[in-house]
Amino acid sequence: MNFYELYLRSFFDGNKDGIGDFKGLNEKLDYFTDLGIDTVWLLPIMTSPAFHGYTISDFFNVNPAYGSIEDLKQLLNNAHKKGLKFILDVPVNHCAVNSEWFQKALNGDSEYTDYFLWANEKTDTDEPRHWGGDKIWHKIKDKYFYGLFGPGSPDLNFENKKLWEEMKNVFKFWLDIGFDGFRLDAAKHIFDYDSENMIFKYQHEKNITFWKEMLSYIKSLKDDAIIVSEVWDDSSVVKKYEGVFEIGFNFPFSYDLKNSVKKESPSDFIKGLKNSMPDYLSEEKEIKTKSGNFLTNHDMTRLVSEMENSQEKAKLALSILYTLPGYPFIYYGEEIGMKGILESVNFTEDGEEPFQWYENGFGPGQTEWKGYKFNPPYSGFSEESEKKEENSMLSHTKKLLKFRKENQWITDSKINIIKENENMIELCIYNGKKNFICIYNFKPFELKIETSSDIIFSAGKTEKNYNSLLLGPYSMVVVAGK
Ligand code: ACG
Repeated sequence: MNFYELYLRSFFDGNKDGIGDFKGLNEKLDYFTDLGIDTVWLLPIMTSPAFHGYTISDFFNVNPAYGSIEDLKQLLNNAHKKGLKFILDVPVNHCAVNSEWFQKALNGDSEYTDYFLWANEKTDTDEPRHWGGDKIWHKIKDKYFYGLFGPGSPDLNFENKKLWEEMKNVFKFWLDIGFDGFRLDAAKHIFDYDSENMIFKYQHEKNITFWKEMLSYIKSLKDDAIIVSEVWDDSSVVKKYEGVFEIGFNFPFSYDLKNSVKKESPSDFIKGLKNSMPDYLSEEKEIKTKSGNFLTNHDMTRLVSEMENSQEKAKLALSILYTLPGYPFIYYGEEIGMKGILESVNFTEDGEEPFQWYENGFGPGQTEWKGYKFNPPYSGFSEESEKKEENSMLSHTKKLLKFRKENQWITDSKINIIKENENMIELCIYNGKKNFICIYNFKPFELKIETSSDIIFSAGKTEKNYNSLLLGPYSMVVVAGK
């Protein structure tokens, strides 16, 4: 299954107001199927005062800028007819200040007071967040509430069991609309404030109990629901959630892959692989949660920018992503090499620029809700120009996605490190029945590789001779295994 992360606002405009919407997306479903995508992960689309949608004021409605519930249903229906699935991003950890729940609590409705965490005289309201240092307690009227992600998003207090039921209703609502599953936002944060000791503290066991109950409920409604979890942390924490979710984003993998390609360092890549995908390197280990592999997402600097504007390195990173086990995810716009630098860990608009459909920046469906900072017209990165070029990012990505789609078995395969030197890596990707060998050139020069095996697939420049092949700069080749 190939995943595509989509920010609707920046995609395709169906009603000429400059904002991407359901109608526009409906017109572009073939774009995904042509690209080789099976499942689209939609960033939050519920009613929200924030452009990113992660602070929700009504969990049971859509942002009117995106269209109506009926438009959404039509979209999902058409997508299903084309064999395309959609999963919805659901931030359950918090809601918006202007939500009915928070407003009622704030105005003294005792039924809702316990939906949130309020400071008392012993609370350290200056306690900083453990990353970034932002405050986690926020003053409103004469009170302080707990909001890990800022003053716009009061955390929901899941010690209150009523909220568990509320959230089940939320999941049911969106499954009934037609979604095929969920991306579970901030999964390690459901219980992250220790009220007894009055400090910020992850309570992973409690989180796991919560998620198990949610997941068994979701699966009771739809047994093939796709579940992807976001636990943004190092491997030791991610490991605690092993087996809870079907697919878990592998953040350490994302950092390790990008850094090793950027530094042209095969040894860093291998070190990273051992750290972030250890179970895939062992024949015996059972994979309980599949690795959700990605290079970037909406919280990160875009790939080409991360690679210091080297398109060739970005292409190599993608080539590696699509040849490894687990599920590969791509963030919208990366397939055409859009740029964007996120200076803050907080969601800024800089990684969410309008998808560039046209070389001149204008045309039917083009979104224009935000001015271009990183991807101006005629920058050479647009769907229009790249679909015609054989060596473009778009053609490269499409080729990889097609290869991956034809070789779905890779998802459940294992990795054997065959060879590693200062320039290249040779990996055997195998399962009980199939195998092949991937050779990646991490350097800006051509390498001569001794092999008599046939080429199955290549991305970049390759030339096969009798007993060897020439592997171009930052190129990748897949040859038949033994
Ligand atoms: C999700 C969404 C994000 C959204 C929210 C809130 C959650 O993708 O768009 O914010 O709904 C933390 C959380 C994540 C969260 C990000 C933004 N992402 O855990 O769930 O923040 C450290 C911390 C992580 C932290 C990360 C952020 O440990 O917890 O993620 O920093 O950079 C090594 C370490 C690793 C460390 C990294 C980076 O890898 O191993 O632990 O991670 O380095 O240093 C949105 C907006 C916000 C808004 C909110 C309401 O973006 O601005 O406030 O909605």
